[in-house]
Amino acid sequence: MVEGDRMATAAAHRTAHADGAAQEDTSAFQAAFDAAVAAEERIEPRDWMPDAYRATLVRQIAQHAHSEIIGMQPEANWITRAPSLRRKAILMAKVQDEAGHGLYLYSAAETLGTGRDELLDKLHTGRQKYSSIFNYPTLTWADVGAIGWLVDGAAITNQVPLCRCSYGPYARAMVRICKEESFHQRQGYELLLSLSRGTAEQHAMAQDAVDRWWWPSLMMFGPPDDESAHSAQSMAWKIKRHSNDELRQRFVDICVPQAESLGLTLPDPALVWNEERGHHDFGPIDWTEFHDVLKGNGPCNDQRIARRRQAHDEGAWVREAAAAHAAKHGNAGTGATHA
Ligand code: FAQ
Repeated sequence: MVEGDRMATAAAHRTAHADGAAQEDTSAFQAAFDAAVAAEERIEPRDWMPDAYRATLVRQIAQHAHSEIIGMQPEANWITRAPSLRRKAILMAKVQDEAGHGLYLYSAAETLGTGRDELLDKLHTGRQKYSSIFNYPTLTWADVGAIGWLVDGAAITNQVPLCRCSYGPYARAMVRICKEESFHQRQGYELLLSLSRGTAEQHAMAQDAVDRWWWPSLMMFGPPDDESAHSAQSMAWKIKRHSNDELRQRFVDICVPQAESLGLTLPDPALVWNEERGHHDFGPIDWTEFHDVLKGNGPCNDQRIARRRQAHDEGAWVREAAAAHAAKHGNAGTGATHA
């Protein structure tokens, strides 16, 4: 919405509550909201929005933010064992980027009136989800390459359309995140290429990592469309622009030629080009495994949450110090004014 309209709408909303005519005015706001979404305008924090739109955004953005910070763990597992200084520096920068993505996203959620403490508490107590993918272990160095190529690759495929999300702060955060994710994807690809072209043992390590990460990467896109609870409404609101299955198919089509260039195979005997559809057909996904991981029974769920809680507890002194500094700063400012 343009600035003038937004302010007028906010003022009208306040009036509506004051004079008790909230019911009629809410429908006027709804109409303005619907028109803004239909016209591809961005909804901004101070604009009126339906409660369910706000709740859906908080749910998705929080899950996304949690995924970024939990997603630091599998790769951080290899920082001390990176095979060269160059690889170590690259990996440290990547893991740090993921922390930054978490911060952009928690900030976007805060614009919807939900504090970071509340969201972190929900993560730590299992009341909000994070991506299934981060409950798998990183067993070898090649897993760092497979995560970059496949996990960041899947994340980009999913997130580029989110740059056009109807909610402004989320869309803008995604622009920067996607730029950084594309570096991540390329570093993973380059790492795997080096291994694939290395010794027979290194090639086998790369292939094993791809074999283990391929199917969980396809699950990142969420349940099939006919089981996706939120897709239809989220697409009507232009939060999501494509369905889970559409994006999954796009990802498969992108990966097949890349795997060929890498000299690696994707672990799916049913993977074949379908001339009629203009897409690759692929084998069935094990949705039982997906639901098990979501229920907390993946290989690393307990470990990931325990480590996150520990990091949060160990960071308490930093938060306290920052709050004390801010309070002192505020007090000093007040004192100066009084003086
Ligand atoms: N894992 O109705 P839908 C990254 C849940 S970031 C866990 O289809 P929706 C960067 C879903 O929440 C990766 N839960 O839901 C990185 C819902 O549960 P609820 C994260 C999942 O929202 C790289 C239920 O299933 N990316 O990787 C998953 O319309 C490397 C029904 O599903 C984002 O979050 C799953 N895979 O569509 C970091 C992107 N899939 O809430 C470190 C933004 C679904 O009712 C290292 N999010 N669920 O309890 C989205 O695009 C959407 O939220 C979807 C799910 C597509 C994930």
